[in-house]
Amino acid sequence: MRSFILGTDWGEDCDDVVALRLISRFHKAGKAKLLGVCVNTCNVNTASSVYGLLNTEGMENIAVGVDKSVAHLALDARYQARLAKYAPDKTNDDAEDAVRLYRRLLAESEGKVEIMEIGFLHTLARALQSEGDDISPKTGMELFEEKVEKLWIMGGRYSHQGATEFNFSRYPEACVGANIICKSAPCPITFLGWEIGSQVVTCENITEGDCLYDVLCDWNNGVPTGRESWDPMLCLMAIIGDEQEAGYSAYNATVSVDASTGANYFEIDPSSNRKIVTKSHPDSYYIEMINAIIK
Ligand SMILES: [Ca+2]
Repeated sequence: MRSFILGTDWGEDCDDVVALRLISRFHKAGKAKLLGVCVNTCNVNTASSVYGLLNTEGMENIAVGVDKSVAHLALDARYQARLAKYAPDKTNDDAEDAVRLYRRLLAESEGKVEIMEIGFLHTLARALQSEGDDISPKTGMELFEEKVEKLWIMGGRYSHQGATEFNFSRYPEACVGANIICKSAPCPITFLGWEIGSQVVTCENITEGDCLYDVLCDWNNGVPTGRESWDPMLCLMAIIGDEQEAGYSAYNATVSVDASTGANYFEIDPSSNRKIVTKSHPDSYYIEMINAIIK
C-alpha cells in the first residue's frame, strides 16, 4: 500500500478539512496509508483541531506536527475552535515540530513515501534543507532522495505567466518556501493549479449533524455552503496515483516561483520531472466523485 504525508495550511480555507476527510476514508478502507499530518500554520487550536477531525474519523493514532515557527502569521481560523472540541485533551504541546515530523516519518519509513501539500511550502522547504539530527544523521536532501517517491502540490496558477496564487504567495515565508521546493526538490512533482479547482464546488450533499457541515457554515459566516475543491482534488489525484486515471491531462513542464512575489512561471519541457495538469472531464465528474467519498 502507498504511504502518504499530508502538509496543510489548516485553519485557512476549509477545503483542507474536506481533503483530510477524503484521505481518512481511503486510509480506513485500506487503500492508502496516512503516516502523518504536518501543519504549516499555527495558532492556539491548530493541533487540537486536526486531532479533533481525526478523532471524528476514528483515526486517533495518526501523528500530527505543527510548525510553531509561524505562529505570527495572520490566520483566519473560523472552524478550528469547533473541531478542537473533538480533542479536548490535546494542545500544540502534544504535536511534534512539523519539520521534525517530516524527518522522522521519512527516516522511519521502510519504503518510499509520497507527500501531498495543500498549503504553504515553507515547512517542507525547511525539512528539505534540514541538517542531520538525533532522528537521523542524514540531511533533509538525503532523506528526500532516499525516501520521497513524489510530491503532489496544490499551488500556482497555470493560465498565464507570472500569476500569483494563495499557497505560493500569501506570506513572504510562503514565497520563499515555494521557490525552494520548485527549484530544489529532488523528486518528481505534479502541480494542481488554482484554475483546476476554482469552479468545482463540492460538499453541497453534506447535511446537518455532520461536523463538516458545521465547518462549512463557519467558513461562510453561518450559512451552509459548498466549497471550491482545490485541496480534495489534489489529494484524490495523489491517492489514485496517476494523473490520467484521475481524470487529468498531464504536461511535463518546468515550474519556478519568484521568491519575492510568489508569482509562478512555467514552460512545457518533456525532459522536466515536474508536471502541470488540465481537466479531461466536465466539473460534474470531479464533484460527483468527491461528494460520494466524503459523504
Ligand atoms: Ca489549503
